[in-house]
Amino acid sequence: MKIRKAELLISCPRKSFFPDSARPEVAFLGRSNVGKSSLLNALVQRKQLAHTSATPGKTRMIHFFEVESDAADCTLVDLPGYGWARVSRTERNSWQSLVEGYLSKRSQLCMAILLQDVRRDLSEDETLLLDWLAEREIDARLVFTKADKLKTMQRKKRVAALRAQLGERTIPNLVTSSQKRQGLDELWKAIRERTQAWEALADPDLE
Ligand SMILES: Nc1nc2c(ncn2[C@@H]2O[C@H](COP(=O)(O)OP(=O)(O)O)[C@@H](O)[C@H]2O)c(=O)[nH]1
Ligand SMILES: [Mg+2]
Repeated sequence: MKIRKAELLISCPRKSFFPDSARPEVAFLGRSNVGKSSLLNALVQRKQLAHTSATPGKTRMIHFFEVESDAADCTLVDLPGYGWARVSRTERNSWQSLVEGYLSKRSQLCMAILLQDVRRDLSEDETLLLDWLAEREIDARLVFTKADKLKTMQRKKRVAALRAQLGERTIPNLVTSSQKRQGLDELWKAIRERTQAWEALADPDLE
């Protein structure tokens, strides 16, 4: 994959800062430490474009990255993670209003990618989010992260277990490792298909 451009457009603590851009947006969400920033960096082949951290709960802003690649010209959006320990009600409410404010009102949003550590079970946080996205008809994907942490057999078992936990939900899912650069082409393909469909809808004259 050829990346021609990848740069931080803006980091927003509040909705009033969201950029006025016309490009389709792909949003990454998930628990703190699940690997959102790492996956974003792996996709755009930059080491620290999005800041990664071994200590969870640092990102409380929405970061918008402008990206031009062979697959798509789009904006990748790093949403603040949830689920860090000992968080106050006020902090939780501010996360919710920022993230829900973005996801429910952003006309540029064409796809939401929910990340899930392949070693963990889905929690209510994830299933509620998936159902919330489905209710709003937001196109969603589930991406399992950190596949390199498990041996092949163990990984297969975990992926099967996670797929079973999805129950009736028909959400497309794929397995990735940012460290081993696994699953990235597949994810780019999903982004390309989705952004092209979005652009065709936005401009019906476009071939
Ligand atoms: N082994 C391995 N570690 C990863 C992978 N992705 C992320 N990590 C590690 O998990 C931690 C959290 O990653 P980060 O991208 O900051 O998570 P975020 O909070 O969701 O943005 C960091 O220590 C990363 O190095 C991966 O694919 N494999
Ligand atoms: Mg992060």
